[in-house]
Amino acid sequence: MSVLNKRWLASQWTLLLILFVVNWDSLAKANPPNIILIVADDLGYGDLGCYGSTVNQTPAIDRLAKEGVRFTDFHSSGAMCTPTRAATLTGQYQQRFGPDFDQAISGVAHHDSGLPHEAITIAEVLKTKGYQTACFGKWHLGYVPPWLPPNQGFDLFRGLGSGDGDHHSHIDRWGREDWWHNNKLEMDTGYTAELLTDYSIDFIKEHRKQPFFLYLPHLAIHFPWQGPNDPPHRKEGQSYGQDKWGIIPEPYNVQPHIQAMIQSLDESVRRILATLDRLQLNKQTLVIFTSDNGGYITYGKNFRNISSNGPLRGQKATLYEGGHRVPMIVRWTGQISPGTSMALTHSTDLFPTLATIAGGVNPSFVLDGIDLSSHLYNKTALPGRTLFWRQKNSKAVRKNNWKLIQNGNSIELYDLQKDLSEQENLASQKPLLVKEMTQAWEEWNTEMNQYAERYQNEK
Ligand SMILES: [Ca+2]
Repeated sequence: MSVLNKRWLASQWTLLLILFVVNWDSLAKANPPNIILIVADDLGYGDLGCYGSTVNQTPAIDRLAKEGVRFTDFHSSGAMCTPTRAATLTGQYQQRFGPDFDQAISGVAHHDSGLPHEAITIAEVLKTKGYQTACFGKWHLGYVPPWLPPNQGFDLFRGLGSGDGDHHSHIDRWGREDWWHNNKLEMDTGYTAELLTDYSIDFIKEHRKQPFFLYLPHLAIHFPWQGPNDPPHRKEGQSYGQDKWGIIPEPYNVQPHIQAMIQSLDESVRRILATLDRLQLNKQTLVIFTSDNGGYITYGKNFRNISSNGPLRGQKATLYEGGHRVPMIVRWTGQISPGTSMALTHSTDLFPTLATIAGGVNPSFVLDGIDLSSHLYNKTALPGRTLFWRQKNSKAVRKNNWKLIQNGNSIELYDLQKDLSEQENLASQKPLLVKEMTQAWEEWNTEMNQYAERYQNEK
């Protein structure tokens, strides 16, 4: 081989080496981020400083909003706990899993059931991308094994299976111990929000050198309404079905308890952000904060002055905006510019968004959500869409600025652009639009019921 050829060969090797190094570098930059998904429980649209609250101080969540994107038109898939959790984790309308998921699953009727094991959760997808996964918090997609998070893609689970354990004694509504470590009952001592934050920080520290997915569904601010300094209420072996709210000396003013719980949420976010600061993980970590449904303003005959849904009508368990328009914040330092998004977005969008950010997924099942990643990176406009809700005898449809609600035989239509508080019913003025939106809901409902048959047949 001539010297010239050897030089040529050497230059080619150098070039290959450079290409290799460059490629390696770009791969390193494209490493999927850690993902922290914090879901507050029953937190209303008006409960946070960054969403207009003047009664609650939420500096840590406000910081997240300032450094991230704050969504103003984000909707939970249900107006109650279980429905939204099913949709958030699967990217599918909860109605695809059957009518049981229209509302909260009960610790009696649904004690030995839960989210179908065939459902693919975002945790299962992220595991295939090399993520370590943990769920610390309220599951409410099954009460006991094999319906707990370890069978839905989570390497580690600590927290409660039910929808409302005592925040101090960790006893559920039926007087049962309800604090789990994976598939075993393992009672712990401490206030729920603080325990969940402790577990979360340990998990972040332990897995800081590999991608992790931390799902932190807080129990706060769900009843029993107990702040860290309120007393424990429930004892094992007693039923609290008729007395599930905790000890509320002034039922006409639940606010002080709610305020303390919101502070516990904010403190949790503060400690998690401080951990990311200290470990220098901000640029490698995507943080999401949202709520599973709107807040209660009143409850039952007595309880008043609970949460705030800001200017919105309705509350938890209703299909007015106050039931399902909720806070949503996304922060990824250095990758997503801070700002406000008024895009119409939905719980089911989180699955495709996170799957894309983690390196893509080609699911073998239908996803109802849309991938928000381009919208987050480049402020790309989202395609027009129609969203649907179903709960007992209520249905709702959202298309562009129009919202149709049907409670029993009563039909209401609102122009949310002019009438965010849903005060002026325009149904009689827009019969064609009412017909079109009602028909769209019927078609959607048929599709959901047909899809759900696969699970009914397998029971
Ligand atoms: Ca809830």
